Amino acid sequence: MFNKPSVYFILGTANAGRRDPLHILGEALEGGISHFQLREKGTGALTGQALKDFALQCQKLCRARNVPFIVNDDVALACDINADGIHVGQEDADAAAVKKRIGKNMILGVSVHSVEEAENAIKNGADYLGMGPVYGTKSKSDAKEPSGVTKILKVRERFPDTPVIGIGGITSLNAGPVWDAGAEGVAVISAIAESDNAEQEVKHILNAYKGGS
Ligand code: TZP
Ligand code: MG
Repeated sequence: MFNKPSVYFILGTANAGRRDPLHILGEALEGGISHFQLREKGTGALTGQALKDFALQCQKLCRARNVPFIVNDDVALACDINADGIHVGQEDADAAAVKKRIGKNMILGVSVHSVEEAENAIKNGADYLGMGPVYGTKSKSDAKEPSGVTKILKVRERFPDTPVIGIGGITSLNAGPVWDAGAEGVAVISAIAESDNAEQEVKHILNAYKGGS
């Protein structure tokens, strides 16, 4: 489900600035992202039918590239449009309940910040773990303190079979250590969304992987 090095792109309309979010997604897909997550949050966030229409457009672009389309938080939307996956945080819907609802055919991602949270998430059926913030981020107002790769190393050691995706402030300049710590992938919002050329940016991030563990 995750082949190292994965670049997992996350975007909502609020992250796109003045650019067309679908154009950014198109470029990022061209650049070689492995996964896409629609994370529609903040002031002016789309809701209802507008959100569904936007989600369907993102899904169509992802399908054309065979890239899994994952919805953040919104289990009802994910099920309604038959997304490939759903991602939930610790404060969102209970992971076990989500797993029960989506069954085996949809990917379940859970954000965790400790070995204990990772253990629970795996018990509840998480297919991968999101871990961060690794570095400082401006894209999540209630983000916890960055912990570098320390927690990724611990979770990786304890649960070697569950893919880990690092998140938070990751760019082409600092993605290397995240993969080196054992993460299969890096999840990125601003470095890709705010780049003038998302395709090139994704390629730069992928180039930061030097192989090895
Ligand atoms: N969770 C932890 S950090 C973060 C999320 C959703 C935001 C990551 O965005 P950026 O712009 O890549 O730092
Ligand atoms: Mg959430």
